[in-house]
Amino acid sequence: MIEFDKKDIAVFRSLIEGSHSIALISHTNADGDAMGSMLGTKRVVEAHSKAKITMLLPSPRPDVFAYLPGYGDIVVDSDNHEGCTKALMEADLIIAVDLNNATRVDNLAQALVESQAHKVLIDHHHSPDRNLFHLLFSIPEFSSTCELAYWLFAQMYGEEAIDRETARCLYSGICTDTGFFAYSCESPTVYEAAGRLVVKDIDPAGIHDEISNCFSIERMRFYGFALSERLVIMDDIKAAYFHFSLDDQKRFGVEPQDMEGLVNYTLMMKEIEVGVLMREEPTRVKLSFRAKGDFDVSTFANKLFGGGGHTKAAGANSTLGLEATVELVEQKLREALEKQ
Ligand SMILES: [Mn+2]
Repeated sequence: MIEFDKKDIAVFRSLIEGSHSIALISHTNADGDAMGSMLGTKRVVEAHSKAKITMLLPSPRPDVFAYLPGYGDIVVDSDNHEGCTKALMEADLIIAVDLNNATRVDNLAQALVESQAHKVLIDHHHSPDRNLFHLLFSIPEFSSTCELAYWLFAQMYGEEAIDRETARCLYSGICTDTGFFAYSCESPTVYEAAGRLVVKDIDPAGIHDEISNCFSIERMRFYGFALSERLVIMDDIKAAYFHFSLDDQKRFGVEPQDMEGLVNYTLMMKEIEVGVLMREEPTRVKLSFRAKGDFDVSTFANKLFGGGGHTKAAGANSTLGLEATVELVEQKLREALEKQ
């Protein structure tokens, strides 16, 4: 059993119970952990508060998680910037999940910073912004924000406060952040949390199907193209990377979310220990980094483009354009990995 500070728990409870307007927010390009922790937190909070609750995301919801309860209620900044800003500015409590600083909410950063609300963080990333948040439940040792949220709410309101639908949300985020218990799951607490969620009749196999067996035909064809035409393997330094131009994406009609998980294919090769995916956007290049073994991609991404994340999975943005980004990444990988 995980124990959070009792004083922190009491403060959080009184904030939830005493607030009139609560905004929940998570990071841009939401993944399963962001979706699951926001939707699950919303269900627990609304059962213990009379407040008006708004869920906000900076960028469109990934439709693979449409099976989760409350998915349709999330307000997206790119559709309704005014509404999202207003919700943050008028909130007396903001609960941020699965992010560690304001840059992770893109165009909502200013409102998140300027809002006079109490700001609570539930998260498992390193280096949370302690000036931004007043109360932090931030523990990087946890597999996922969803696991942390499970232990937090179980302590705050008891096991029974997590109903079947909330359990489906939290279990989904644990599964996506651990690749269905393949990584970031060294601690036995993740299995214990999962076990306690599974007994709530959540249909784990059904959740696996929703998340994993959901490719469109176009997406599968694109993966074929990606592996044969856009994968560069630098086996002498145990690295590999994908690179996609806007034209590549247009040609197959794929969206950013269709590339979710593709970077992991680099690590499926036995001899590869570091993988990168570079995807061109109209004004920047998005990078995803993955590693197995000892290499810390979070530090690497941070040094290179001011990115961040976890030691085995990190992200960054480049404004150099695709070609120059690819060149620089290749050079820096060589410098970092040849030393090893
Ligand atoms: Mn996470």
